[in-house]
Amino acid sequence: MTLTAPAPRDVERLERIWSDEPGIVGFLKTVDHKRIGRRYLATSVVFLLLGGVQALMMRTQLASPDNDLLSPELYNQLMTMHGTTMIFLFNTPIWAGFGNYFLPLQIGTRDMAFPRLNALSYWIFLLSGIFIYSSFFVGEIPDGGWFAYVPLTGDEFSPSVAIDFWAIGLAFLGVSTTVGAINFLVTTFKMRAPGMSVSRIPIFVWGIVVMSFMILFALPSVTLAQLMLAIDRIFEFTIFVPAAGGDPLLFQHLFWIWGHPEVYIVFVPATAVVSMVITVHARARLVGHLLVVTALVAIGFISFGVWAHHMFATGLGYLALSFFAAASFIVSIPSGVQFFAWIGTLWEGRPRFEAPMLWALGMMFIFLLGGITGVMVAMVPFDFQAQDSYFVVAHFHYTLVGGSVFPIFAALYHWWPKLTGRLPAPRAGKTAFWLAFIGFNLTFFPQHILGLWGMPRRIYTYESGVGWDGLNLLSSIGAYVLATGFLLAVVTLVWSRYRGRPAGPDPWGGDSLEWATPSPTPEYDFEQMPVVDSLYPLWDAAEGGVRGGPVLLPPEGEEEHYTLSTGGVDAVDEAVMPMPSPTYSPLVVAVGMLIGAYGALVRSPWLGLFGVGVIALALATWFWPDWDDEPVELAHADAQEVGR
Ligand code: HEM
Ligand SMILES: [Cu+2]
Repeated sequence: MTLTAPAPRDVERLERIWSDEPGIVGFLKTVDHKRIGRRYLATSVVFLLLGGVQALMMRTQLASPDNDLLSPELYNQLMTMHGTTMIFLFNTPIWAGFGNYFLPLQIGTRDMAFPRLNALSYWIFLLSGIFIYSSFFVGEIPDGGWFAYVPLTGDEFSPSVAIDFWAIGLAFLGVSTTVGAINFLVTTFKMRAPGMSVSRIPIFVWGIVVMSFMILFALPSVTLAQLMLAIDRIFEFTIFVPAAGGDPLLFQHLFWIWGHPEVYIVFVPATAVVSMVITVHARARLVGHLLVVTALVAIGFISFGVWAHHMFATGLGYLALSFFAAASFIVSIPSGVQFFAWIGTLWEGRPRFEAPMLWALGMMFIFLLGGITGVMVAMVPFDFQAQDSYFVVAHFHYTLVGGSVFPIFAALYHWWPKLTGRLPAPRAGKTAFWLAFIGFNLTFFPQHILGLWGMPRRIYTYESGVGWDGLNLLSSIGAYVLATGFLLAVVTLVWSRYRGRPAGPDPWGGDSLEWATPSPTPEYDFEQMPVVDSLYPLWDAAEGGVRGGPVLLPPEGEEEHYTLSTGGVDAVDEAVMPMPSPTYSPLVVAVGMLIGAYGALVRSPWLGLFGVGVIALALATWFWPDWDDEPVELAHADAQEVGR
């Protein structure tokens, strides 16, 4: 790195200004994107483990025919909570975790654009998760499947509060996801290091940007579905009740207008991670970078035109069937482009097969199979056969686990040194990968065959003698192997957080700016604001790919967090921004929302109003003006000094 070290006194001041208060106070008030990012990661992994336990219980029940370990009711509840947890509480938020920690670092800034909003996103995520899981304590666990189709979930057939936990809890969580997406976009558009023009944005940042756009356009649809379901149930409306002129299919449309893009919302950042990991660990520039970025953007668009392939069997017209089938075929093209870029990069480079690379290669294998079965079920006549069979269960686990969960482990292993300052245990990392890889295929490959042999999804047991026994047993054994792999990965990662070898700032020889900071990253991220002149700043450091800009400290005696705001496609520096200070307000807003959610659950307007009151008070303190916090426009001379 060519960043010249600033005066020790300046570094001391940076440290003092950017550190949180010690102890629980700092913990609750923090707006540090790295702390929030780590929290997101930890909380999501806990949800992964919960969803995993539910999956193992289901697989244990299905291991043998006529098993009565789980009652049909409990099976439905576990199945619903497994799907809901994995999609909403693990797979989506964990990308916000990686984005939070690493997006500001990769674009060379010191925080997210709206640090307090960022804290709010996390607290809402945590509290809405607790809200949904509190259904276990009252024994009214959601049981309508993860997509909660009406009329099954309307108050006629689901009179208890179980479905309210699902509908209200997820609408509540939606606020967090939306707010987080806006934060990522503004941060990327307004806070990139000077000189980081659009063509120099790292691939992972592109992944988060496309993901965020997709969230903004897709999520309102499902939030609407959830709120309309809640309104039907709480206020006895009839939006989805056909006898009163309502339309149950509307729910399916609204759900899947989000639901299919959602598959890509968790997949796009995952492919970006694979591009990044292959680049760094093959030690070669990403072949076709521009095409890969184009592919990500294309996926973002096309995925909005495929939702009705989840509804082929609902009696759509022929024109609609053809359109959605065609769009579903087309969406596989950009994924193919990425595959060839990865193969090309591996070919050009000198690959090193450490754990992150293994998980990335595992993704390529598993997702390829998921993509192939995806094209199969996109064919309408085939889908009519496979609809609601285990073929579908196999297909979507291949895409979700292959397309997103394996890359998540690649990212955890790749960034663990940066997150903790320690190297992940190398041998355990590889063993965990092989267990997960073999276990995964053992679990889910046989399910394709079971599906083709007619085994329907969502059944709690089956009779002996129809030929399903052997493959189900195999699948259940595989599930235990797979779970052992994931668990070994998590346990040894945590172990190496305390006992691993010290990593140093850049153990893999990375190309992007996060590797220019010490590990773990200090509170202020960068001693000097980096100025960038390359897509691979650290690899081109000798040719001026990156250099040290200003230290950016507030005037003597003041304590504000200063960062740089830049603009335009070329990231020209515009102003020095004082950022908001740590505060309890986001936490209190989230608690107010939790109270409101319980108010809706128990149908108590007073509790609801109390929640609104708490939110109003917290917002007032949040936005109480601090007149010093005006952005400082850079004089032209300063701008020259900051450079481009
Ligand atoms: C740890 C490995 C996993 C195992 C053993 C597993 C197993 C299962 C089982 C047994 C079902 C119920 C199938 C049925 O009765 O129709 C299921 C459903 C489902 N799984 Fe998984 N799963 C795993 C991981 C995941 C992951 C990582 C995700 C998402 C990222 C996921 C998403 C889903 C969804 C969305 C459903 C549908 C639930 C529904 O039908 O309402 N699973 N899984
Ligand atoms: Cu789909």
